[in-house]
Amino acid sequence: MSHNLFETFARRMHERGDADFITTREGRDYSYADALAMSARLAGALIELGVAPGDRVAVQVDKSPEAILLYLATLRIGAVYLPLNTGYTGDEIRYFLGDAEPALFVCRPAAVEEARALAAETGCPAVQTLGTAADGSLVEAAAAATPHEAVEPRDEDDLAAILYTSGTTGRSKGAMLTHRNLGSNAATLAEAWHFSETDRLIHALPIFHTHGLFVACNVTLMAGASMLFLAKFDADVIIEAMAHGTVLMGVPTFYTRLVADPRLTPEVTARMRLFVSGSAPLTAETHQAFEEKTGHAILERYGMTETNMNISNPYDGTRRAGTVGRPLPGVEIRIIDRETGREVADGEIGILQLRGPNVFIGYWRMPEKTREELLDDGFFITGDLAMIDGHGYVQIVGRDKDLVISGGFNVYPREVEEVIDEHAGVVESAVIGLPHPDLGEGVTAVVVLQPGDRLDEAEVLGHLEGRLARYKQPRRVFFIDSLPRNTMGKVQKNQLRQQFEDTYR
Ligand code: MLC
Ligand code: AMP
Repeated sequence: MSHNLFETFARRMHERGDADFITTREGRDYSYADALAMSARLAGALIELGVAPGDRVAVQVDKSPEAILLYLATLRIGAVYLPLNTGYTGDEIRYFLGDAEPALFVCRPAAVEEARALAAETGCPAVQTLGTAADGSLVEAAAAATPHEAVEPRDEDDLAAILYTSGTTGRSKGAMLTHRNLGSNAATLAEAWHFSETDRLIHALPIFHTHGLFVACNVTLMAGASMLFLAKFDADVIIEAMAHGTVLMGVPTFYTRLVADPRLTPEVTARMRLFVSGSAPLTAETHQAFEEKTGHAILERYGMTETNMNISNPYDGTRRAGTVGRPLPGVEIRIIDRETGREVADGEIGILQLRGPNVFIGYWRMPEKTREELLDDGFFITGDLAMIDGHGYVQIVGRDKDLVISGGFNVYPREVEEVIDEHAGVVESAVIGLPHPDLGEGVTAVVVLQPGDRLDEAEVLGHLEGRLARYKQPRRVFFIDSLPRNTMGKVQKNQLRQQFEDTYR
């Protein structure tokens, strides 16, 4: 029996027929029947371009309904979808293409020259373009292709997608997600959050990460619901869209911006049934302020690229501010003391580990990294610090890993520090996250210069331009004489965070 996730989706898509799947404000709408037909055409085009089952299809395109149909077409032919952040620079893309060795790289029309050069350098055999107006060479190829209606049989453990996540030590790691990982999580979430055919999701997240791609789109497909696709978060548009939507999924920045908007009222949100937050901590203040202004308690959940969604506040029952709720059905958690390696008692803090059908099968071509984080008994070490409170709800209290989360995007300090340190005149640097009213954490660099050197903030930032995606670039750069270190020689980032804590306040 085949376990291709696309078969599950296709059954639902056939049933839903002419019902809306994705609509846009520009009126470029796809019914489920349209989406099935277009995914077959795109599948035909992929096959004609030489993409075979198991091959990777790397995609760096702006958000459009067609990008989701490309994801579906990739699943349909048994290939592996590999979405890339639109903010990544050429240097960053070169690494992903070299590491993943995709059979096809789909890029934005305006980036095709650079994409061709990168593909040639890394041995990627084909490049196609996809724009936001149903344009690009891939759309033309699909129009000319013989539709491929068949669905390639897949095992549960075959790869459906690879999503790169930055690493604490240098290189980004490709999290390998299987048909079972994605399918089980989508089914669990659709049920836990009471998704149905009548739902209309306001989709304002990017579609190259777990949240906007799998949580949002897979759950919609499972339920046969519909999505209003918005290019990005824009409070004006979201507030208008709430009159026609039922669910919003967002990172905490969505909610802090909405709470600050005087137009947010119970009337404006009256038709909405659910607001979900995740990818970064939602403060209890924002949770409470949102409830005061709308009567809706935001449902906060916790997930990761490697694991999909793990823990969620309840749909029915109390959604507790400052907590992420209880493990989803099928997910087991344990909280481990770093020193003893034993489980801690409730109320004590430790490192969160978890296991379930949602947990990935390892990092692409990195068996050692996989062994370090994915234990023999199937538990994955999240690197997040957690505790179980008196109500049995999980609180994420911090991170054991050196990670900054800016507006829901992960930034690994080491990667930024390495690029800063390349600049002549820099002795060393430390990158930290500081409380930021809009982004949750603001990426901040603290730099030590060679004695007598006179580098300024603008020069450091200029050096990063084009080398690192914009969201990884520090908002501020400070200079100090030396970095504080402990007796082991480790940089004391806590001290730096204290010293500069009011930077963005
Ligand atoms: C944009 N910029 C950011 C940024 N987003 N800088 C730092 N951090 C970010 N997150 C830059 C822009 O390039 C621009 O740069 C400047 O900041 C101002 O942009 P803006 O107009 O204020 O940004 P906006 O487009 O409104 O985006 C902010 C945002 C967006 C928070 C709405 O970043 C967003 O949608 N984030 C969602 C991330 C996400 O989907 N995470 C899920 C990961 S999955 P300049 O200077 O060039 O103008 C995961 C697992 C799980 O974590 O559990 O879900
Ligand atoms: P990513 O690697 O981009 O998938 O990000 C996963 C990380 O985001 C987790 O390890 C957490 O640190 C963080 N995260 C996700 N959801 C939440 C949440 N609700 N509260 C706190 N942190 C979260």
